[in-house]
Amino acid sequence: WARTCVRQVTHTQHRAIDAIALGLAVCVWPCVKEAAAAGLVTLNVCKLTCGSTGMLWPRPASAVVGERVSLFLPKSITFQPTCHVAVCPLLQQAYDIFLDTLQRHHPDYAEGGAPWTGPWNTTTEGHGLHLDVTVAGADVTLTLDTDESYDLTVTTKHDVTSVIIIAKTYFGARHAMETLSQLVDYHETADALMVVEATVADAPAFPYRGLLLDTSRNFVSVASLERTVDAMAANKLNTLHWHITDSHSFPLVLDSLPNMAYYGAYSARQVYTPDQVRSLKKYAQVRGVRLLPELDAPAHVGNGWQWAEKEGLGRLAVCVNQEPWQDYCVEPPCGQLNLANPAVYQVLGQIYQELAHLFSPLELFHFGGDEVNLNCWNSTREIYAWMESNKHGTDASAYYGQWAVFQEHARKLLQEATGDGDVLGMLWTSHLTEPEYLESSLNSSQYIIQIWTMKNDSSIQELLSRGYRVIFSNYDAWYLDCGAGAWVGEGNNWCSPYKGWQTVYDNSPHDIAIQQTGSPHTDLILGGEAALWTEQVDDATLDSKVRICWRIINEH
Ligand code: CP6
Repeated sequence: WARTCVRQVTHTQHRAIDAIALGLAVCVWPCVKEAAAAGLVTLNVCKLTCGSTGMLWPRPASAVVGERVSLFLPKSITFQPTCHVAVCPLLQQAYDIFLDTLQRHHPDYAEGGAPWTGPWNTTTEGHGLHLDVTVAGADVTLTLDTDESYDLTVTTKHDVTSVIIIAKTYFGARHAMETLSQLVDYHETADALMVVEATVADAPAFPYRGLLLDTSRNFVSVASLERTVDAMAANKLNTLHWHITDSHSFPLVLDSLPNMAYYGAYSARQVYTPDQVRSLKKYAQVRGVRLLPELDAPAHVGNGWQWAEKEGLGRLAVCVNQEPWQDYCVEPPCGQLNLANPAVYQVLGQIYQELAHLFSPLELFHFGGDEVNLNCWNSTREIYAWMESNKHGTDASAYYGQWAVFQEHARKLLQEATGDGDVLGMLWTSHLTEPEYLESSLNSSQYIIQIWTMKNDSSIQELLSRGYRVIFSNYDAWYLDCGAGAWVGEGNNWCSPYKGWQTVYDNSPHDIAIQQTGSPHTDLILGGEAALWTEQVDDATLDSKVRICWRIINEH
């Protein structure tokens, strides 16, 4: 059934859901549907083999879904919010989105078309639904400490159904409305909506539930970004890790450095303007999603940085588009920041300044830091000479040392840009996060490490035992694309068209940690992030890769 399909294929990491949960997710609603078609408004004729949480997805921490459904009409809902002045406008928007989701159940619903206004089948006209939402806190910014829990009850007494939502923060309340929308469906004979009785007490298992989207290898339209945020919201995912730039393209228009996109975007249309970014940030906030920007450095740069040479700043990036690429990077086109040019820090600082404003308040920022190629630096005459004249040496450890210096410089620039000593940096696992360099170059209170290497990698245990907070994105478990399949080679068993969210859910971070260390490390594991790199994905294939299924809701 389409609606169940949506929940089934777009799951989230709200709970560490196992394969059994997938089975649970599919069964109650067909039962409701049959009962409704037969004109029955109670469900006790159905054999409920689905467990008490029924069709709710992601599976709540605890839920009892009852057997009685009651009918109501969208026009007869009353909404009573109790909230702080800062929270009320957000709550109103979440309610409007909720109403729109209900409208989509109606067969006549058309995207952007007329809302469902009747005429109703008056003989079975529904009764009222009171939606009472209480939010205690005033916070409207999602942080790693945000309480996203909620309590939701749906009860019916004397023709009046009341829904009571209680949450500590706005984010919990919007999750509750998301859950409520899953308890509602369209009743054909009555031409009304029906809601099933339920008591839900829910809280996420992980504070960080992410999806990475790369907009550099291929451009992704703002509409697609918004649609992806919609799908994340429906699944209670809370972090869109936006891998904005890479060596391929630099699609972000910066007011202070317009040349970056002028030189770096694929075309004048394939860009994100500052206004679009600010608007996307608000769009995501209302849907419980934080935008986490990544400006990958010092590797994975290239297009966009060429302007500096023409303006007398020297080369900011080296090895750009160099061939044979295998000698200078893991994936063409190559490019790495120029360690020998102090202007790199001037420009990087300017970019961070603008990012800090665009994404303000910036609690988390991703520095990238993956896949640095030493040969690129070592074979660039300017850098080699600089290493020698500064007496750094030119062996591998000398280059790793200078990379660590670069990273510390970048961290200070970010701190200056945000004016926040507590701003947290994220980094991909790399040579710098290995024991030899880890503790001397990265402070565990300043960085979160994102593990992208395989789930049996020893770095998992090495990072956890040293007290680093981590996020799991192991490529043999959490990658949704097969973008790198060509060079990983024949016979790899992780890159398959059949690999998707099921594999993600079969690989809970806590389970991986137990396998690697014998402990679930609940304090240090902030969560997981599925990754969609876009070497072989663009706007036309994005949804099938993310498996959003959002359109199925619209068409349903
Ligand atoms: N791009 C960047 C990539 C990858 C990474 N960083 C990547 C590496 C291996 C696989 C898939 C993607 N395409 N910037 C690694 C974090 Cl299998």
